[in-house]
Amino acid sequence: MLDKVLIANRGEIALRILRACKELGIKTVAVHSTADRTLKHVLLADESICIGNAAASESYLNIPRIIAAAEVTNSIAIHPGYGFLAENADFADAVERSGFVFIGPKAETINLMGDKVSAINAMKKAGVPCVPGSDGPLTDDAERNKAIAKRIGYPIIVKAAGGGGGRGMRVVRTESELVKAIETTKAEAGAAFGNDMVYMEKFLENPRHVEIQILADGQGSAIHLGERDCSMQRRHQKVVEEAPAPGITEEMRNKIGERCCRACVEIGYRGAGTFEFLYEKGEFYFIEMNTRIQVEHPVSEMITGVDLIKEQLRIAAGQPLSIDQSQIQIRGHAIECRINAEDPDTFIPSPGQISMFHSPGGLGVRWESHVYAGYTVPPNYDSMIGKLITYGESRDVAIARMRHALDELVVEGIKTNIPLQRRIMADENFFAGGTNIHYLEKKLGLA
Ligand code: MV4
Repeated sequence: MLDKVLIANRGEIALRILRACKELGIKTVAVHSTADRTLKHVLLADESICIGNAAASESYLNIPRIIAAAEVTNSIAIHPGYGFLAENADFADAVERSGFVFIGPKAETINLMGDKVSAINAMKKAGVPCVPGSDGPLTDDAERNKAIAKRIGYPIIVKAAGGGGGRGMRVVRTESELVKAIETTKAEAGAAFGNDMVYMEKFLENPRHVEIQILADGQGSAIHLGERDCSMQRRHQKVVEEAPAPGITEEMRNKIGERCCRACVEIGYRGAGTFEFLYEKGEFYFIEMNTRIQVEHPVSEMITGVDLIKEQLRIAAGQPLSIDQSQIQIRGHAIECRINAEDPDTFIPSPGQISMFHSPGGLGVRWESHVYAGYTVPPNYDSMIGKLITYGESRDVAIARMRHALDELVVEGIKTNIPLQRRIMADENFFAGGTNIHYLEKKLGLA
C-alpha cells in the first residue's frame, strides 16, 4: 500500500480522504491555507503544513507549494479531491514528474476528457451513445455550419470544447440566429478558456442528468457502480442527488454501464470516473466525462457498499480492483442533500462562525462534514459545509429518513439552505421521482 498520502484539498472531502487513509493504515499529510488552520482534517492528520494565504490561488491552487510540501514530508502520493486541481492535467503531470503518484488518471486522459470534442470522439468510437452533433469542431464556413444544423435539426446548442459544467454554451432555435451565436460563443470561449473551438449538438429540451460511476484499474479491468440522478440543480450547482435514478431498469443500467466500462478499457482509464449523460425519453446521451471523485460519490457507495476512496487508493498503489462486476449489487436507495452556508432564498453565501451545531443520526443516516460548534466558515471557498446522505431499502424510506435528518440537523450562527432542502423533500413531484434539470429553477420561480 501507499505509505503516506498528501491530501491536496480542504473541507469535507479532505476529511473523507483522511478517514479512508486511516482505515488502510496510510499516513496522512494535510496541506492548508492560513484560513484553514482549525479544519477538522488538519487537526486529525499525522502531519500538517500551511502552504499559503487564504486565497485559493496562493494555496490549494498553488502547484509548486503543494509539490514542495510533498517533498519535505516524504509523501508517496497526492489525492486532489474534487474542485481545485483535481482535473488539472498540468498538476497531474507535475506530480508524476516530481516522482509522486497522482491519485487519478494519467495527465493525457485528463487532457483527452478536458477537451469535450476529443472526449465525445473517443466515447463515440468506443460505442457510448452520444447526442447527435457536428462530430468535431465547427469551422468558419457559415454554409457548412448551416448544413450541419439542418441535418441535426433545430433547436441546436453550440458548446465550447474547453467548457463543460455549463460554461460556454448557447442554444440556437432558428437558422437566422446561427452564425452570430457561433461567433459569440467562439469569442467568449477564447476569452474564458484560451481555446475558441466550438461544436454543435441537438438541444434536448427537458432531459434528466444521469451519470454512471466507474472504477478502472488501468490494467484492463473496469466496473460500474450504477447511476446517479443529479437533475435537482440550480445554475449548474447540484442540490440533491440520488441513486439509483428513478425509472432506470436493471437492464438499462447494465447496458449503459457495460458500454462505459468498455470505453474505460479502450482509453486505458485509471481510477474513479463519471460518465455524464442527458437522459430523455428512455435514451442516454453522453455529454462529458469527469476524471475525479465527485461530491455525490456517497450515494453510489450506499447502494453498492463499495468505498470509492479506498478503491482510488488501492488503484493508485497499483493493486487490482478489490471487487469484480459480478460482486456489485444495487441494493436500496440513497439520497444526498448538499448543505450550504448560504441564504436559502437569495443563494448569497453566508460565511461566519457556527454558534451551535447538532448532527443528525440514526439508522441509514450519514453526515459527511468537517464542521463543528465554534467553527468559522471562511469566505474564500465554496459554500458547501456538509452533505447529508440517507439510505433506505426503498426510495420512500430514504426520503422519510432525510426529512427527519434535516429536522435533527441544527446549524446556527450562519444562514444555510436547510429550509430549501426541507421544501424539496416535501415536494410532491420530487416524491414521485424523475423530475428534469429545469424543475428546481421552475419551482423557485427563476425559469
Ligand atoms: C445540453 C443540454 C441540452 N442539450 N446539451 C449543461 C452543463 C453541461 N454539462 C451540459 N449542459 C447541458 N447540455 C444538449 N445537447 C442541457 C444542458 C443543461 C444541463 C445539463 C445537466 C445539468 C443541468 C443542466 C442545466 C442546464 C442545461
